[in-house]
Amino acid sequence: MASTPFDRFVAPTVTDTAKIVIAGAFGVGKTTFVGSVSEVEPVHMEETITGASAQVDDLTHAPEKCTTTVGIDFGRKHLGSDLVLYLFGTPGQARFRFLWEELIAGALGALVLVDPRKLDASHEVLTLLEENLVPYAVAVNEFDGAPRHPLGEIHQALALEGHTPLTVCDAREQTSCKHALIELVEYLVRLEQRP
Ligand SMILES: Nc1nc2c(ncn2[C@@H]2O[C@H](COP(=O)(O)OP(=O)(O)OP(=O)(O)O)[C@@H](O)[C@H]2O)c(=O)[nH]1
Ligand SMILES: [Mg+2]
Repeated sequence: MASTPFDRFVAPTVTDTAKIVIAGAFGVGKTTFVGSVSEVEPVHMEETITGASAQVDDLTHAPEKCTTTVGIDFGRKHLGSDLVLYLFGTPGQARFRFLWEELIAGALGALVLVDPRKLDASHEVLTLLEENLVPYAVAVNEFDGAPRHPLGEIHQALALEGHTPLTVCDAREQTSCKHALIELVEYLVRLEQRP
């Protein structure tokens, strides 16, 4: 396979690579997640939020948020010595749905971040992944001050399949993000091994 610029500094022991999408509704912490967990300088495509979005984007829970993703987030993460994940964060605004569709093409799986204060906002992304047969795990991004619902209740509220993993994370914290990625990868391996 021809090498790409992204292959530089990948451990020589790596035998598997996977495209993983970090998906979720507007403002759930996707860009923060990719920036926290990536071992290379992440690529972010952010633009300042203007007054024009005031009627569209719910900033109630993130009054300090002043930018939004208008392209992709890109990062890379080794898991163990033999696997490297290429992480593609999606934009959250629904007007970028065409990009969600582009970004999930060829993905091995997706990690869907959700904000426990606005679970309903996640259904569009979950439905898109299901329609496109992209397996996913879900991680509740535990924002400061957000309610801590039992995971069973969130699983039910999101109408997840019984086998769909649901975990919690803090998108600002590298180890926490890594654990969420491990949950997803272990799930993908289980799916692969299914008879
Ligand atoms: N307290 C807390 N704040 C967070 C966390 N994750 C993200 N934030 C903040 O929440 C806001 C939204 O984070 P982003 O990473 O831009 O969210 P996003 O999902 O990429 O947003 P869009 O690309 O606009 O959809 C930012 O102000 C972050 O600083 C978290 O785990 N805890
Ligand atoms: Mg973003």
